[in-house]
Amino acid sequence: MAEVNQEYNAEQIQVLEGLEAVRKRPGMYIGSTSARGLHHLVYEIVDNSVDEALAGFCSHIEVSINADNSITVVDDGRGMPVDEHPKMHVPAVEVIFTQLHAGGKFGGGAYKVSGGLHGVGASVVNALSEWLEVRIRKDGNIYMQRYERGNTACGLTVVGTCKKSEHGSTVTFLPDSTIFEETVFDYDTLKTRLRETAFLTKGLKITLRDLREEEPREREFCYEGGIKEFVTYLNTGKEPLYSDVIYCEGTRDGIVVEVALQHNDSYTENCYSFVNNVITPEGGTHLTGFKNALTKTFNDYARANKLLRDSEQNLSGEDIREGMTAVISIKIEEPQFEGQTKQKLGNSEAKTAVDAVLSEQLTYYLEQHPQVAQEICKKSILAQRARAAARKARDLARGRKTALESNGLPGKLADCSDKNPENCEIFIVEGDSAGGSAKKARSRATQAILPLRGKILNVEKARLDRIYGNAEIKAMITAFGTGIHDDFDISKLRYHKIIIMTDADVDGAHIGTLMLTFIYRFMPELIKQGYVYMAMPPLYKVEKNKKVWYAYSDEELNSILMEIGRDQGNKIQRYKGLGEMDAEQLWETTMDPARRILKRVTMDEEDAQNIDLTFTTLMGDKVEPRRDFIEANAKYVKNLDI
Ligand code: 1YM
Repeated sequence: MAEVNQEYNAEQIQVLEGLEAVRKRPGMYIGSTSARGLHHLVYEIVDNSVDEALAGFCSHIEVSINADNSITVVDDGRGMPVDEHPKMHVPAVEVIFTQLHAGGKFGGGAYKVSGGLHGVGASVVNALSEWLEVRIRKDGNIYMQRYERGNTACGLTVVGTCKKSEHGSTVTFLPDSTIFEETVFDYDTLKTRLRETAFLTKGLKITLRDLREEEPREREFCYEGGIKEFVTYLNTGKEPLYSDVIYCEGTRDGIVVEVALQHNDSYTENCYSFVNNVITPEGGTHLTGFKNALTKTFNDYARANKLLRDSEQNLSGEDIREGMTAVISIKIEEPQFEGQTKQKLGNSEAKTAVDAVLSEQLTYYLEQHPQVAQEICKKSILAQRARAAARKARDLARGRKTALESNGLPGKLADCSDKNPENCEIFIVEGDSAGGSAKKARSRATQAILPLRGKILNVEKARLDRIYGNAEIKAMITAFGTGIHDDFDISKLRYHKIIIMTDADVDGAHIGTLMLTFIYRFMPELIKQGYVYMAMPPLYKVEKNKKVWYAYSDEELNSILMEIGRDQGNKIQRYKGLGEMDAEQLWETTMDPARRILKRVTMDEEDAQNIDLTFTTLMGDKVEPRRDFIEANAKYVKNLDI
């Protein structure tokens, strides 16, 4: 069994101290010990295989969730190095798994994927695993080493032979259940991330398997078109403006630049940027370079081809990006991340590289494809006019203050008296009648009520000028106080809880989704910073012997009935809408901070693509994808009356 080589003791002690730090403060190395951190373990191991693919040695990666919830990652790369490390005097693979930050490439030359926040390597995964086994196929041998909670359990051993031509690495690990709050892997989370990785690494095949169920699930991702296919995927359910996906690639100063883009007939911009395969939700220099090149190239084209007259203003970047889906992916050897969350690329040479590659190739593309060029210019010019009209409408709306709206707030808003946003909440209520009850029920000091009439405008299908012109949306914008888009200023937010309160039925769910769509598209910060909530009105009222219970789900109704006994004396009322409750009931069940249930709306920025697809699918024009989506997600919405 454990064959411990005495000679290495001194180094091993040092090594253990290193990994002990990871076990003491796991959050510092993988962000958190929640589900997110748990899944990061898989990405760390997969990233090493992806590095091997980027270096040109690996074409297939297999990821399996095993029956015991351990993970196995297999690649067909060169196999991790097994020769003795010159300084540590242990096999190199042991250094990789036991030395913190043993990231330095022995051979050198490739781009480390580990550019993101948590790119900390295999040793961290090892430290946070109950056990980890690595197998290496190389030079006709199969080598194996096992670790337990980061400690070497046995030296590297040859456990078998393989064909001389075979090569690759296999890592299996079981996350330490004493460290992670969540230890069950989610197939869909891994699926989304591995699909993204496959899109970003042209031609790499990635297989995902779930072996926990009796009938194993399996998916394979391989995209010869790389990010070009990524854009097509992101545009699922949208109507493209032209059939081609524009694709540019090139290398400047050692920085590999790839850009793919396509416009659709919507009005929202959908750009994703990546550095060394890691998403950069806050953008950075590569995104700036992309925007600069795009704006300049289209303006030059529009002027040269007389689509814009000399007297007309330049198209703005926003005009050109309206309805555009784009993926920008760069590979850079020493990425520098800055900003509060260290997610924003800072290397200035990345800006120059993206700008240069895109300007040159996009100019050429537009010359070769005049029809596509004209379509985009036409759409951008329409966007420019709509933006000018919107500005006028907005300025007018700002300037107009009637007697009823002396402070500029919407007439329908029943504002609260406290002026400290931290104490204040606003209920956005569907319908005037429910709005009336809510106004009576509320606690005037801290609760404001804004009733909206009927369904609000679907912002997925409308351009800015119409959106600004819509009374319900205008009312929300002015009530919140933050402004939208370029004007958005979170410090002006007037309420720290924005609570959407709708009926607990299909219509209510739809109206709730319309409101969320608006907030997500126009003020995503409100969701990111956790200011948006859904109120949860009860589904049932149970009365017995003049005592009253409220149930917020079918399960809760059952348990109440179990407790009080199912008999004739029970009166069960199914609430169809907020309007059926009087003010007192509404206060008791849904508005009273001491008794109500609120659900905070959250978004995972790494999952922005899925969120975008969800809104497009639910709110866009196409019926088919919507039906598929609702069927696929039926389990999550079973409490709604669909
Ligand atoms: C299932 C996980 O880690 N594959 C993998 C890792 C490495 C290599 C090949 C590799 C790299 C190099 C030379 C090189 C790693 N090597 C290192 C280090 N799969 C998995 N496959 N030979 C093999 O970069 O020069 C770290 S990872 F540090 F040794 F170079």
